[in-house]
Amino acid sequence: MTDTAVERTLILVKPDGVARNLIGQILARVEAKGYRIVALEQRIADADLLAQHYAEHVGKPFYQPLVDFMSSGPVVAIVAEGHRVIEGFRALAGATDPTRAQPGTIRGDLGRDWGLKVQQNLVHGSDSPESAEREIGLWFSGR
Ligand code: RTP
Ligand code: MG
Repeated sequence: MTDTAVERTLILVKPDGVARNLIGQILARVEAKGYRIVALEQRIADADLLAQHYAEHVGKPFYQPLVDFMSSGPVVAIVAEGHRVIEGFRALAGATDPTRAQPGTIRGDLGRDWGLKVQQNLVHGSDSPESAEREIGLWFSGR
């Protein structure tokens, strides 16, 4: 039988998405799919939060540019809920590199050709139930 468990995922509209006034377009795609927005907050992430959020990438060559970019302006943190939303939002987001993301995806349709700046890819989405639980706790702890 198909597993239709309701999940929650953490979505971030990254600083490029906020700066380019794309919050509404991105949320519209999430809502059009039928996912429910259960929490939403705009904030500027500090280095400590980002170090925890991107713990798997600490030490990689792209880590510092990624953290610098992610703290360069406000981000919108969103908890979305729905059947298979973790996998589903990553499908909506498209490939990590906007120059490779398929048309029809957020990164494919709205992402720009920024050369080497692959971190400017508009959105983040949790990649597993474990990541989602951890990331929702980080961004929405005590709320
Ligand atoms: P995300 O975590 O943001 O949803 O993206 P993702 O799973 O598709 O990509 P991931 O491998 O987790 O990488 C996290 C973010 O780091 C930046 N990145 N830069 N080679 C590079 O310069 C590079 N690789 C990854 C991207 O912003 C990516 O979204
Ligand atoms: Mg990731």
